Amino acid sequence: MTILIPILGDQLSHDLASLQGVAKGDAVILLMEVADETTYVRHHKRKIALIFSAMRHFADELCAAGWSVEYVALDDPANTGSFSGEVARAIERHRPRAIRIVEPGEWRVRRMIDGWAERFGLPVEMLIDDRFVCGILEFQTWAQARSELVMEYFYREMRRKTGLLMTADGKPEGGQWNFDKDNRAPPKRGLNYPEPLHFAPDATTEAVMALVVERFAGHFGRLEKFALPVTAAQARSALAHFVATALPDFGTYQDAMVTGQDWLYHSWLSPALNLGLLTPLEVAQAAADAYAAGTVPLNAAEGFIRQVIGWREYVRGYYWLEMPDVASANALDATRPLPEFYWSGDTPMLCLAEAVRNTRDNAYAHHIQRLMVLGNFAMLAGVRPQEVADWFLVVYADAYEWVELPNVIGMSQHADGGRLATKPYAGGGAYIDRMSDHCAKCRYDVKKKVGPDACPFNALYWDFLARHEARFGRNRRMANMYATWNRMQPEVRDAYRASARMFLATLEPAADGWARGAG
Ligand code: FAD
Ligand code: DLZ
Ligand code: SF4
Repeated sequence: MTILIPILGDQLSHDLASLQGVAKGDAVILLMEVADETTYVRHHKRKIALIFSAMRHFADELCAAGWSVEYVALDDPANTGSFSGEVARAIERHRPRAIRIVEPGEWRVRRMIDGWAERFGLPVEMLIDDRFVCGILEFQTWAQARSELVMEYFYREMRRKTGLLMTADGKPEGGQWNFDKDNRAPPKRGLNYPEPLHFAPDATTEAVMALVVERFAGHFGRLEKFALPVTAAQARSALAHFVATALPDFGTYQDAMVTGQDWLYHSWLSPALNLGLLTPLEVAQAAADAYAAGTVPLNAAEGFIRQVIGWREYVRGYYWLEMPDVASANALDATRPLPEFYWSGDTPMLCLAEAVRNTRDNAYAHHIQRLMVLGNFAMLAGVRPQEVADWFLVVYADAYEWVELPNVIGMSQHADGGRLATKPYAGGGAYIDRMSDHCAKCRYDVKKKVGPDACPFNALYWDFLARHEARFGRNRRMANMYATWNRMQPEVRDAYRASARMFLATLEPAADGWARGAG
């Protein structure tokens, strides 16, 4: 009797824990394309193509390495459409003595797997996902010892733990943990933005793209010009290319936005990282090595490593600490439906139109587009956080609930009441104007405060602060903004609020069925 090893679509790593310490002749590996996973939210076409292509390549590589692999394709007539259904069928075929699986990334799937031992009458060994730097229990122990979660302190622990950018005597490289003061410059004219490495689809990817066109035509997003890495070897080339061409300027222009420039100096590595084609440690190590070799400045290497072993690990720990309640959190009582333009991109607000275009074309938008444009607008407008979260889960090639939900509910919508971040990431038009070239080309005037031609972010920002004064008025980090608000003449404040009301009344709610629904 053999061991059954199901490998989920975001567990595509050759050194996955479930493959360790097992004789190849004693195991059957199961990979499953299932309808439930493609439609529990109606993922972007590009995301489905990416996951299926990477799964198929990974299965081929495992076979070539001598493993016995069963691959259930989506269009297999016997496909039951769910993980549990496919595991049940594999048990019928192989009569295994046990199931061995790495803990899944999502709460929903974990609950499903928790039921397998009883359902199938077999031992189920669930292994820790050791591709992360910080284990789930380790994060819980760290969090329990604190009254407040602060990412910066967690990040320092991760630096100590990994030794990345640490001196021999245990001090942070360069004498500081954080070089943010050197980062976040506005974009300058005349900068050259490096193109990320593009990977032309091979026959496997083309077959998957044809399947996606046939089965998921009604899903959001463009599939044309698919260029993402779908194997570990391609992902490593993409990493090396990023380190050589974009990382040196990553820190400085981390928060910049430029019309028509979809990646700037960002890595575009999150899809490969979240599938398991790269590990966070190898990605962070590559940046540290480039710093040690003198090809990348410290502010860039540190800024990048902080995202990977700081933020990425922190949000994952937060997810498992706060689930399931955080999924329905709505601390700011936001009730507005998601505006239609999040799907159509049809808005005269150029910053938003650009972010939606990038999202539709590439299943990508960089962090500041997600946080300070798309997320910020939804929070200021009072959109129901669960609709915002569904949108973010659908549209990005890197979106899995463990990483998407904390970023949406916690970081961008402040719907968790400040558990993840002590202050809401709210900003008016001036912030977007400083960090981008959008406003100069926009139909709205960023300098105007109220009225039909004024940048809507301006009135929405003050209206948001006014609506939530009871909650944020005593927040020390927001004291300056409330002091400014309270210094304004009552008629000025009224004009802001009326302008916000008039703008909000023009928002068209999204049609049902884009994020969830049949097919
Ligand atoms: P880079 O800017 O090159 O950063 C390097 C790496 O750092 C990323 O690849 C990513 O792995 C990691 N990273 C950076 N910031 C974060 C963060 N806040 N949380 C987790 N990892 C981070 N990231 C996802 O991977 N999946 C998501 O579904 C997702 N949803 C988001 C939703 C919102 C509202 C916001 C504000 C952020 C979200 N992020 C998400 C985080 C971040 O925006 C993306 O990781 C990043 O834009 C991916 O592009 P990149 O690889 O070019 O990143
Ligand atoms: C996102 C996704 C999609 C679209 N399809 C599949 C699939 O058919 N088979 C699979 O194994 N995984 C898929 N995934 C990723 C899973 O949703 C992910 O592995 C779980 O949510 C656990 O994080
Ligand atoms: Fe966005 Fe306002 Fe600037 Fe237009 S003026 S691009 S809406 S911030």
